[in-house]
Amino acid sequence: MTSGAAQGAVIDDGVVAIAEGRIAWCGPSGAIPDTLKGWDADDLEGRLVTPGLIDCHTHIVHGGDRAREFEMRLEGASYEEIARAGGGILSTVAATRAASEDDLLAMTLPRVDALIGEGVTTLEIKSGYGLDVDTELKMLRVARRIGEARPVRVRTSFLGAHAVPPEFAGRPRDYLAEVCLPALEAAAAEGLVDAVDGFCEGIAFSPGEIVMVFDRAKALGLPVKLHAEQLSNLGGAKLAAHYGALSADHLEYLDEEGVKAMADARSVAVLLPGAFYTLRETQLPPVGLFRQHGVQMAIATDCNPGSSPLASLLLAMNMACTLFRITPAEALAGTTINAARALGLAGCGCIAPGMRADLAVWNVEQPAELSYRIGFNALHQRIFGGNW
Ligand code: DI6
Ligand code: FE
Repeated sequence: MTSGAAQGAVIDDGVVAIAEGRIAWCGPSGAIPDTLKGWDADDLEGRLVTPGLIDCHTHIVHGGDRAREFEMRLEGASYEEIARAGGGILSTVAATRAASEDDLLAMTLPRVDALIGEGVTTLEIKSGYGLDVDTELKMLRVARRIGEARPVRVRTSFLGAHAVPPEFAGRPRDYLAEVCLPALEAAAAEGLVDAVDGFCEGIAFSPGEIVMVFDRAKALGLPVKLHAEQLSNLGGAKLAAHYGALSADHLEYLDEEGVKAMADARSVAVLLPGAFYTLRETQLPPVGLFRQHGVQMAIATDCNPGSSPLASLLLAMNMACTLFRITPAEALAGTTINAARALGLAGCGCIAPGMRADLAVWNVEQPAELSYRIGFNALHQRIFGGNW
């Protein structure tokens, strides 16, 4: 996957040499350097080895569930109507505020384990269901604890600008100034923030409001990313590109101008087919324009209780192929090398000397099988930091 090109190179009868948690060498078995001869070796019996998968966009830390809203949508209500009526993100905010830090961790681990069980070795986790200082910090502390409780690397994104909480209804700027920005400062001071995210949408924050958050991120030296153009086109991706965003995410309503801005900024397009599927959207993300302008695409679960209650990255890959017409090779690049880029990580997501030895070993013969099957987990084992 080193080139990031759609076609990763498959090496038949390959060898991956690992020392001290990193990849020391990889290549065909016929070309093993003399220095590696005599090392302990495991025979993987013809299995496929890929980089460990990276889920680069999740809201996996959250309290409660929204099964009732699922029923309401089946009875005809829309996602936006439910949100405007005080359900949606705000109902998860209430449940997340009510949960203790330990309870939140316990509720989240089964979802994390489902991802790990499918070969995930790096996981992004957002805050954004607290919307008060204490709960935003609580969510991010839980995210960090997940990286201690399980063999998975966690990257956090501060998403205080996810929704306007009820106590600030109709006063988004006051919420940002009085709660969101102080929470960001406090979280950053505690080392809890790897990137800063926002939700730019009619039911959330305008581009002008997102600027307040991005300016503070910039002052703190933190990279930004943005939920943009999910339900409408407000120019969010273009704004994010202006700030050199690592990624813009969702993007169904993005136009060519926005695609070009992302290309210039080298922002990754993170596609989230689980939300598209769950909300029965019909507007497809501009995949052809991403290819044409050389914007790299990543695929993630968006694991969240409302619009994407999905804890399977393999299913997200399948959905990206079937719903968005992504190729299986693009889907694999989208959950490895390009997902790493979307998180600003240079040390993982491909199999090359010096990279972390985070690998997934699969009971398949060809990479396309990972995206092709539905509801079938072909993982044999993971290697995390050089350890089975
Ligand atoms: N877009 C999403 O898909 C999630 N957040 C966001 O900004 C949905 C969050 C939710 O509905 O709880
Ligand atoms: Fe999201």
